[in-house]
Amino acid sequence: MGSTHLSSITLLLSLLAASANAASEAPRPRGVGPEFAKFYKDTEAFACISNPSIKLEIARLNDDYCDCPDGSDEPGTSACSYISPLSPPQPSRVKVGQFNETLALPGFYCKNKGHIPSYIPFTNINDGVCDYELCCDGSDEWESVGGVKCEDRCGKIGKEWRKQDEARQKSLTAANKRRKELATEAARLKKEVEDRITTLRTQIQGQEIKVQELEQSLQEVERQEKGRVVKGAGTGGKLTILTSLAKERIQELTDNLGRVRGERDTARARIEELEEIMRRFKEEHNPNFNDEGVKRAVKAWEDYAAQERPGPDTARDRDLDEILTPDSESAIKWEEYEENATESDVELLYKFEEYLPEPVRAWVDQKLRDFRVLLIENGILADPHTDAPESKAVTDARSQLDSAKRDLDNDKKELTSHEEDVDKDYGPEGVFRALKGHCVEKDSGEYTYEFCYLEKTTQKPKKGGGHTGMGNFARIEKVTVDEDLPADGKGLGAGERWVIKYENGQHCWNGPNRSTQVILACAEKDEIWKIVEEEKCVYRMEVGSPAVCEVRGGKGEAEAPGHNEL
Ligand code: MAN
Repeated sequence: MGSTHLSSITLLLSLLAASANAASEAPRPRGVGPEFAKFYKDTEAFACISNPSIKLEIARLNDDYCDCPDGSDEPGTSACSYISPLSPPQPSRVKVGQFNETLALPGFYCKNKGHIPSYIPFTNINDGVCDYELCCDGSDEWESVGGVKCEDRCGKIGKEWRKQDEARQKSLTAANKRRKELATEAARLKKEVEDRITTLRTQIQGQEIKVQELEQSLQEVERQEKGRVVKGAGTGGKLTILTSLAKERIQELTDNLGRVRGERDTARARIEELEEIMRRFKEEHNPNFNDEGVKRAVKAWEDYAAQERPGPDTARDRDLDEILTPDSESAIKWEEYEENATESDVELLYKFEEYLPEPVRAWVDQKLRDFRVLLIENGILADPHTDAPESKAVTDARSQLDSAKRDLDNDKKELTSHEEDVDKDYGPEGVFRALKGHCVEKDSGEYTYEFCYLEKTTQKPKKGGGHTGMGNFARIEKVTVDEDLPADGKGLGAGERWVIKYENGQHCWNGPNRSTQVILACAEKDEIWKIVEEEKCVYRMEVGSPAVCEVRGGKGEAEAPGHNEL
C-alpha cells in the first residue's frame, strides 16, 4: 500500500477517533460509521443521504443492490463501489442515471476495537483479502468469500501502533524543542543585526555632519592659503626669493667659516711644533763650536721669540663655536619662520596698520586679505599658489576630510548589507539564520556529499583528491513535492517544502556550473537522506531537519503537514 494512501488513512483515523466513543450506543447497520448513524435511525424506511426524496423500504438497506445514486443504501456491501469515492473528488465522475453523483459515505466502517476505527474502500469488502492495515478486526470479509476467514488482530496491531506512536510523539517533541531553540537563536541574531542597523544610522548622521564641517573647513583653509604670501621654498614673491637666497648664502658662509677655522687650527699646531723644535735646537747646540750657520739660526730664533704677540682670543673662538653650531641659541630658526609665519607681505607693505588700534587693524587686515582673494579668484591678480606645493594646513584638512568620507562610505556599505539581510527570507521563523555554516555530510557512491546551510555544497571523492564545489548559497524558496513517504519516514512526502538553492559551483566539463537544490522535510535530526544527480552536474539533496517542522497554532507543538510520520 502506498504511503500517500497511508497518510490519508491516518488522517481519517484521527478524525474518527474523536467521535468513536460518543456514537457507539445505538446499533447501526453494517458498515455505518458513528457520524452517519443519524441517517439510519428509522427502522421502517431509508432516505438516500444526498437525495432524501428517494425513499426506500428498510429491507433494501445492505441488500447488495445499489439503489441510491450516492450509494448510501449499501454501507456494508460493495454493491455501490463503482460510484466515485467521496474524497478526494475525482475529475471524471461516474454517471448514475440522471444524477452526477459521488458516494455519500467515506467507505465501509471497521470498528477495529483495541485499535483505531477506520473506513475501508467499498471495493475491498468481501474481495477475499484480509485488509488488516485498514480493517484489523477483519470485518471487511464478513461473507467469507472463498472460505476466507479474517481473524481479529486489532489487539496486537493496536499495541504495536501505540508503541510506534509513542516513539513518533517523542521524536516530534525532540524536533519541536530543537526547532524552538533554533528560532530563539535566530531571533537573537536578527536582533543583533537590527541593533547594528540602528547604531549605524545614528553614526552615519553624525558622520555626514562631520564631513560637511570638514568640507567647509578645507574650503576655508584653501581660501586662507590663497590670501597668504608664500614664504616657503617654492616660487613666490620677492620676499620669498630674498629669504631663500639669504638662507642659502648664510649656509655657504657658515660652511666656509668652519673650513677656514679648521685650516687655522692646523697651521697653529704646526707653528707650535716648529717653535718647540727651535727651542730645543737653541738649548742643545754647542756654542763653543764655531759654526756661523748655527749661530745665525739661533740669533734669528731669539729675535723671533723676543717679539710680542697677542695670545689666542678665546672670546672670539666661543663666538665662532656658537655660529658654527646649528642648534645654538642664536641660530636662525628657518623652519619656524617658514611654517608659523602667518603675516603676509601685504602687512609689510601696509605698515600703517601698526598705527591703528588692534580691532581696527584686524578688520582692515581681513578686508585686505578678502580683497586680495577676490582679485585672485577673478583672475585680476595672479595666483601665487598655482605651481607651489600644497601647504601642510591644506594637506592636513584634506586628509581629515578624506578619512571621514572613507568612514562614512564604509558605514553606508555595512548598513545596506545589513538592511538587505534583515529583510531576507530565512525560512520558517527565520530559523536558517541560526544554522548558517552548519554542515551535514553523507556518503553516496564514490563521494561524500556535504551541504552547509546558507554557504555551499561540496562533493568529496572518498579515494582522496580535490573537492568539487557543487554551488554557493543563492536563495531560499518553497517547492511543492508529491512523493511516497518511506516506512521509516525519511523522505519528503507530499506538500509544500522549503528548498535552499545553491548555484554557480565548479564548472562542469561540457556542461553548466554545478548547482544543488536542498529540499528539506521535518525530522528529528539533521540528516541527508538522498542525493541524486538529476542532470549532469545538477544535484538534488533530500534532507531531514527539525528546522522545518511546522509549529501548530499557538501551543508551539511541532507538526509536519503531510509528513506527520516522523
Ligand atoms: C565529476 C562529478 C560528477 C559529474 C562529473 C561531470 O565526476 O562531479 O558528479 O557528473 O564530474 O564531468
